[in-house]
Amino acid sequence: MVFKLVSATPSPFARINRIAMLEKGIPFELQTEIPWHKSETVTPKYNPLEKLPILFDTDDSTFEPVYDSAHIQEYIVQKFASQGPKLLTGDLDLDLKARQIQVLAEGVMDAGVLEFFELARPEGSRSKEWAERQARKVDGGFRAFDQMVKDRKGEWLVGDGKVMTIADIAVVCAVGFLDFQGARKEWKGKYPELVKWFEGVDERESFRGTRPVMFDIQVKSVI
Ligand SMILES: N[C@@H](CCC(=O)N[C@@H](CS)C(=O)NCC(=O)O)C(=O)O
Repeated sequence: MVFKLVSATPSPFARINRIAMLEKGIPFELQTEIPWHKSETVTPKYNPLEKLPILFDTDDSTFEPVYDSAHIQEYIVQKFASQGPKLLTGDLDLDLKARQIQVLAEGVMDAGVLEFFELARPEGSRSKEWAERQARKVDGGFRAFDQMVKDRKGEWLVGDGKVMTIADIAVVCAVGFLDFQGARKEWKGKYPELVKWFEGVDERESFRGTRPVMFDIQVKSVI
């Protein structure tokens, strides 16, 4: 197997998969793209939803591309269950909880992206109501993450807090992305415990090497 992950440098979605593969020691190549542009991306060719990340096995011509970051995460966790950390607990209820937290974190990423593009529209075609709706989702997610951090029993979010799961990865990627977007500078003052936990995990090697990096997006081609 020779994996290739179609990714974008700021993408929090691709980042969760990159971290999981790094943690598990699965070698992969990154194909960095700008999915919003018409040229410069293979994304629409392999995902009808025209979104990255997309995972390929370049060694196997019969391999069907795997897309959507949560599904890629499941693919990695299940197919490589015996390699490296499991990134789940092995307890059904706790693992369902980890997946629920991942869903919440991805919802926050989606809302953050939608809010960003809405606010990038020219004055007059911008919907304040729509942007506020997305902002509420992001803020609700942050409140929930903060509570999770306060309620946790150990280092990590799920169960006894002794093992890192896909939930920890997803929450750090969501918080890191919104922080990177810079639209919520007040979050650090508002949620000191979340900040402390986030900054601690974000120093881990697999997280440090995958932090978001801006690309030169032509916003006009999107909105
Ligand atoms: N639910 C998808 C969301 C992925 C997503 O929104 N990716 C962005 C890049 S960060 C994208 O490719 N957007 C292009 C588009 O929406 O057309 C996932 O988790 O993979």
